[in-house]
Amino acid sequence: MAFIGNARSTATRLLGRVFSASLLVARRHSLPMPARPSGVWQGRRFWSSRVGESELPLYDLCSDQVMDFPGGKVTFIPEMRFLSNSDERIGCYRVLDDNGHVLSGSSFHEVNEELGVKMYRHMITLQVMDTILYEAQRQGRISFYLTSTGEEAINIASAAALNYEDIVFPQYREPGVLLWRGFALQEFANQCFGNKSDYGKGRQMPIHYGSSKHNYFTVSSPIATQIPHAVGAAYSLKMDRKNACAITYFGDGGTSEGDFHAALNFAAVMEVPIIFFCRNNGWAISTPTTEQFRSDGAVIRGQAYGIRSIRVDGNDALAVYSAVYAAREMAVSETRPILVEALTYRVGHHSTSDDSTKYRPIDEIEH
Ligand SMILES: Cc1ncc(C[n+]2csc(CCOP(=O)(O)OP(=O)(O)O)c2C)c(N)n1
Repeated sequence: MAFIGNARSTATRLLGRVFSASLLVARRHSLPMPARPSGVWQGRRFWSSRVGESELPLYDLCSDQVMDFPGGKVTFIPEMRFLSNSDERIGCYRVLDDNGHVLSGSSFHEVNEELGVKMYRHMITLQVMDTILYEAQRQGRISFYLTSTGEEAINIASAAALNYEDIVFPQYREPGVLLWRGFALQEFANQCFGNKSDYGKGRQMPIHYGSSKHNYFTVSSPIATQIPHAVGAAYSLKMDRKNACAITYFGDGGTSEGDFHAALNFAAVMEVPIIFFCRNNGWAISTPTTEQFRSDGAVIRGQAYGIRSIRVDGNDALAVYSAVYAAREMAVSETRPILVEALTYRVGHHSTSDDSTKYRPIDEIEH
């Protein structure tokens, strides 16, 4: 019995069946509709419609019926069937194999040489910036830093697939998106050093970049707060009929926050043009994903909220580019939310305030 709301007692179910049967009889013979028994079917505002025309004995009523219910038709089934948690995991879209060769049969959006080289250059620049600013923190020149090591493809390839009018609501491990949009290395350094050229005038912690010129909202430290903000922005894009979408980035840890769930539901119901980009890098500081959720990552949650979703290899720049390119097309042209879950690995420490040797083997760490 796959219904919909609270469990009912056997007596209530039987009363409901008798009521349904009398309804069918009344309809067929144009009799006055029976009075609804009080307390029964109160939550059911939509009539069920029968499949086929055969006269059904009472005990068979449920097995052969579908009910028109908001969201589509629901089939009644006689078995009491619980949806189980499945061991089968959703596949991960990739274009390149481990050696960088294109997988046979893989479909992807073409990247010409100029764009490919530009993406590669930006990934390297991001690594170099991370190395210099990470070392600056270790030398005591700045108070804090956090690298994107291992997530370069996520940063750069997703940025490359967007338009500049698309509004970005970052977490904090996506400075490459801002880099791609033309924020200069000097501007990154100004923010981290909090000098007089910093747009925030030194009021923010290092790495809390933001630039209205680049449609990049300022990094917000409280985890997941940017997700509902992004939905609001996407809603305004929809109302203004703009040819653009919002994109928000967050980690696997962010998906445990209430803001994530409220944002997904709101976006689905309001049908707003947004890309939810989850960087599933295996860790939320010291919490591994195995202790973060029991669902099949974030991708299944998107589906649960009625959002078209895809899982992609976050270390494959071509796959990330293609997935975000397609996601953007659908988000903008169909005014709908899309969720992209990119699988990757946080190979650096969480930040300069973290020593991940305390909770994982040292050979997994690069910085
Ligand atoms: C609301 C809130 N709770 C806790 C924290 C502390 N905190 C900072 S980063 C972080 C981990 C977030 O992990 P994830 O979202 O997976 O992103 P990642 O750092 O792996 O990129 C936590 C718990 C916070 N900043 N805000």
